[in-house]
Amino acid sequence: MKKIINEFLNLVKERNGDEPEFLQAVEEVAETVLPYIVEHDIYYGKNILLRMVEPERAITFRVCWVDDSGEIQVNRGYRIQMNSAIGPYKGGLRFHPTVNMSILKFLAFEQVFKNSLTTLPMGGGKGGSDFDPKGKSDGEIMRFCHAFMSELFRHIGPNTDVPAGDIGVGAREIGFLFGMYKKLKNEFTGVLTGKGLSWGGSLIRPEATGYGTVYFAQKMLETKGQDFKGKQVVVSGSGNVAQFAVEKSIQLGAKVLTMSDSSGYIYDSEGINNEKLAHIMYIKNVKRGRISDYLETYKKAKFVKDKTPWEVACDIALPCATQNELNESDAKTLLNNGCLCVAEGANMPSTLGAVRVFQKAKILYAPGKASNAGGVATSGLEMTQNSLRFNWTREEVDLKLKEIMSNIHDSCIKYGKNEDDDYVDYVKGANIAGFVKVADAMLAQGIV
Ligand code: NDP
Ligand code: 2IT
Repeated sequence: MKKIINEFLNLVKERNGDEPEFLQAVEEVAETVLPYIVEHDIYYGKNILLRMVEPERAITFRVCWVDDSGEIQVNRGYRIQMNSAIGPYKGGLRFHPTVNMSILKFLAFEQVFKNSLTTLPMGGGKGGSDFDPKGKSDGEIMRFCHAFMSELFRHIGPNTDVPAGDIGVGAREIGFLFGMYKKLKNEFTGVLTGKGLSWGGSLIRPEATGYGTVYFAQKMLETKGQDFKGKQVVVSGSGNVAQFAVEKSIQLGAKVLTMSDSSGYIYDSEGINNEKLAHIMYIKNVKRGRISDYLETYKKAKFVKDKTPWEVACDIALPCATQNELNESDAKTLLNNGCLCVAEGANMPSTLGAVRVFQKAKILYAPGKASNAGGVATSGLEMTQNSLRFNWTREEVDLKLKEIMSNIHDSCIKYGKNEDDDYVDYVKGANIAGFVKVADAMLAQGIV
């Protein structure tokens, strides 16, 4: 089996050698999915995974805009349309200076499996730009978003490809992007998700990724007769996903000790409560400041510069910032400090080395494509509401989100549980469950 996996990975490497993040995501999937393919005649010998690692379409485009000082800026825009076997391409847009083909292809590839797991009819895609929103005025953000959409609009549509937010793209950016799409197409459709409530958005969409991650962690803890009550939780990030993962953890009675951004982490030994979280939301969403600003108000807290929070002892770790933010040595530190559950709010935050440490120790570990699927699932619910021209209540959407997270957990158990010792390998479970639905659709549709 090892030989088959290596031959496959070498082939993918030959074609995509300069894309380390993409190769990392493919390796994690190939290790669990190829053995499954070999054992199942309907998939074997059809190059099905090889077809899945090749984007159906990868678009790059120029984005020119004028900054506040009158200077002309040039950025690069992308949309990777990875797989449309089970529905229109669906996935976020990321605006961050590190954005490139490798990052977006890894995200688009993960998205295919994640969207399949949600049980909703959505294919996988991802896009974005190397544009850096930090320090830009609202006017500059608007001009950039308008310029970006003035090209992207020809490639997307409510039945073709439905983008949403990701790092650097939140409610403000979705508004500007939607405005330009509507103007160019002269159509009011659900072409983007994460929209404002008064113009087609869904209740709970802002909360959904963070809440869903905690709902998934709750399900995992339940299998061990445990819950969030009284647990110490360490969270990374302080953006959309982190904020609502913290909110739900607090609601469930946990003590949240940390949050972070790219400059370091804050540690509050008394716990981040609702009032403190509201202040963090103000710092990050309104003032657009840094997490270290927390100390101006909460003086007893500590700021640890340029470090990730995994050195803080905890029961539950929720990585909610970015890819490869938790390495093998961090994973060992978490284990040594007694961590029993890791649920990823971010996409691929754990390196392959870290994943192997968690798997070997057989702790509760959920990969992002399972645990953070609540965001895109609720985007799917937003698409449904747009088609129905009807809105569900907060309680209705939250209930559906909980059900979806519970179903994803069941799928992981179905395909990931060891017969001999009952250990659930959520990586294996999520990869195979996600694969089966997409592969079946691809086989049914023939070689296209
Ligand atoms: P936001 O832009 O709202 O927040 C991102 C957070 O991560 C910020 O705190 C940011 O700090 C930090 N961060 C970003 N890049 C780095 C980096 N290179 N090193 C350290 N910290 C970094 O994004 P989201 O909260 O939406 O996204 C967070 C993660 O969750 C991403 O991996 C995203 O792909 C994933 N995700 C998001 C979903 C969504 O619905 N939004 C759905 C599913 C997954 P700083 O401000 O300093 O940049
Ligand atoms: O990674 C993700 O799942 C997202 N950024 C959300 C995608 C979406 O379409 O809501």
